[in-house]
Amino acid sequence: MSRKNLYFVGTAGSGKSTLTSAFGQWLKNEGYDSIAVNLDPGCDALPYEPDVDVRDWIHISEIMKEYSLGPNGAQILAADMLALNIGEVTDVINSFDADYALLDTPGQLELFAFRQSSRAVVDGIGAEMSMLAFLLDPVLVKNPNGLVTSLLLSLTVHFRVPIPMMTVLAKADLLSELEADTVETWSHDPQALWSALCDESIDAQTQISLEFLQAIDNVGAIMDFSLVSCDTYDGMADIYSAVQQALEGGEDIER
Ligand SMILES: Nc1nc2c(ncn2[C@@H]2O[C@H](COP(=O)(O)OP(=O)(O)OP(=O)(O)O)[C@@H](O)[C@H]2O)c(=O)[nH]1
Ligand SMILES: [Mg+2]
Repeated sequence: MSRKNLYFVGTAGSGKSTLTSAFGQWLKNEGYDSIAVNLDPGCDALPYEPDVDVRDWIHISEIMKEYSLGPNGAQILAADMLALNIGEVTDVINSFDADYALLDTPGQLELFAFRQSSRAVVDGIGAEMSMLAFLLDPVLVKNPNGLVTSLLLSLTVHFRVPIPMMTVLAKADLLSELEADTVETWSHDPQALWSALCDESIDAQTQISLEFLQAIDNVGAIMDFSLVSCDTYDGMADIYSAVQQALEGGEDIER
């Protein structure tokens, strides 16, 4: 049985590291083995003990000093250095016998979305049994314009890294019951999202959101997403099911 690689991707602070930790704990409670892989060379503290840590190879503060770069330039160079070192990182990942590798990506989403190095990393670790979990931020998606632009961003990432992708609304416990119900309805009913946009004042931003939503619909993108919380563990089983569905055709792992 081969290991599944699940990449947590999302805008800064969307909850990637916390979900890496919580989903690993959920898997453990269910009797599955996972390893946590930190792919963010710039992070200070993590809410989990990484089994594989890119900072063992690459450290942002050292790159800044050595190449006289600012933090963003150093992140770009670090992403390229990670791609160059991916063989060694993969060897260490492969030395573990785990059902899942949970990979925590840097907060600078554009590094993962737009740079060729992320493709090299995913291919190096093994694209075949890999999947993206794109985290939506509840603060952004509780209004219809914010949801449309966040979905567009998730599609952009998927376009750049063409492996199966699920979308999850992280930190769902921060939404009120009404907000959670509303967002959940939008997630499986594009028409309801369309109507909610039309209920906004039809200014230039809403007009563009309507066009974007039409475009998302036209490319046949799946807009459905699960609401997940690391506080209550709601939605963790949905993440597991989505991975099994995409990578194993719905088969459960034999425990
Ligand atoms: N209430 C609540 N807070 C959460 C949840 N998940 C994460 N947080 C909080 O959100 C903040 C950001 O979480 P992180 O996991 O560091 O987010 P990140 O995407 O890894 O952040 P960067 O790596 O800096 O981009 C922290 O204060 C977390 O405690 C959740 O499910 N519920
Ligand atoms: Mg993080």
